[in-house]
Amino acid sequence: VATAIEHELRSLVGADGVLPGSATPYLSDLTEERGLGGHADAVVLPRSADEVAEVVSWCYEAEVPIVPRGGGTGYAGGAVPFGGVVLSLERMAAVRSFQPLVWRIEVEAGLRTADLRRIVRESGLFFAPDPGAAEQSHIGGNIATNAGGPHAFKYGVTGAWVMGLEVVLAPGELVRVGGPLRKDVAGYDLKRLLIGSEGTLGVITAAWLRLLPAPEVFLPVVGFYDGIAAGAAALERVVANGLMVAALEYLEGSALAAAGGSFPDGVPEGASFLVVAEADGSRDEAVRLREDVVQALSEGALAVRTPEAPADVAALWRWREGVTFAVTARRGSKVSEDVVVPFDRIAEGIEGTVEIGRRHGLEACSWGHAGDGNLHSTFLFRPGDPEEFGRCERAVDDLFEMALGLGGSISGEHGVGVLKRAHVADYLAPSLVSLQAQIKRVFDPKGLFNPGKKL
Ligand code: LAC
Ligand code: ZN
Repeated sequence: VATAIEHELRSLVGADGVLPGSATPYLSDLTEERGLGGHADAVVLPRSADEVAEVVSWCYEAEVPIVPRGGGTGYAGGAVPFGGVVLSLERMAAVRSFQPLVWRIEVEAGLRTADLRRIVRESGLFFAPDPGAAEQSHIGGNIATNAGGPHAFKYGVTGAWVMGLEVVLAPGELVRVGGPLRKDVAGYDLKRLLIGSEGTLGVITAAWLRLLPAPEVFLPVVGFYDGIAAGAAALERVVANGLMVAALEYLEGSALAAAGGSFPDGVPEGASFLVVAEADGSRDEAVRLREDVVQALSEGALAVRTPEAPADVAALWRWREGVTFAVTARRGSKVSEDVVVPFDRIAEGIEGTVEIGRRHGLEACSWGHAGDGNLHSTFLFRPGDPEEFGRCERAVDDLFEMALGLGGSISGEHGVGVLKRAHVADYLAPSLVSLQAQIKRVFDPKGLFNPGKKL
């Protein structure tokens, strides 16, 4: 039997566009591994921006919370509902227009990241942002979280590639911010405010995206080291030598131990730190850059490898995408963060993570986007061991304190969601917390867009 809310929503989007609130795939994201799950009154699957506007309008009138949802691959619980209507954009996955000759595409929010990348690649173009879980994540979710990925070092995060947005704002108005424009300084930059707002200011329904001609080749270099000091020194040499690599990644300690077993060609004996630095561009350009990268990574290395065949390069990045799951498997569960520190403090951040783990009697490790100073500092626990989980939570408090002490931030990539809310005030001055709350109220006076998130 349909509930009253389901009944109302059906009249807006049709019976096939409404699911019961108990539809489990819509109640969690990748934070499920640490026990986070929610509940909803209904799930709605609109087919068009106008339907999104109608749903928002109805919810706003009826004072029902709206939880926008992309692919559900977040690590901060941003898409986990705590009551209200889950508004999934999955049926809005159309390419509205594609102009390859001017490197531009307009797509609906529910288009999967990997599909977007495939579509533009067929025309020799490249959508640079590469957040993980590309086969599941949606472009709308990537924009709502301003998602990053390994290649953000050279190319920047998702927001850098968004020229315009179509959004539904309170109380149900469909508007456009920016457009197929490479520049726009008319008025405050509301587009930037919506990017990364985690569904708390409105619902993104479509976006104009900037593309690039695809690099001809991707030539990664992998270096293995016997510890943090040697590994961090190699990272610093890449940057100090002015080598404009596309990605600069690392894995340390237990992260390498956990994922090393599946590393293509295996990990050399004694390695506890791995660096990946990738050269891209035209073949000549990338080959030349790779020579310099090999040199920078060789000093103090146990081994340096240069996979080159496209299948081997793809295997390397596939392996990299699986690191988070390999680390989870090591003890069954993990609390994993995404603190960011200035690049020149990265060795301290990596060492500090291990030290915090030691202090709390936890196995700790990190991996991540070294070039961006973005560390997936992680503490492992056994599922069903609340005492060990509690120590992980205390370790995270210390981790955030350390990151702030190094001049960093509590989140560089995954967002605040529900998990990091309590820590935002440690990071922002009170006047800025208040300014953020005022911005939220201006956009969402009834507090219905993704309540309990971000602020
Ligand atoms: C990664 C994800 C967890 O970089 O952001 O592995
Ligand atoms: Zn990451």
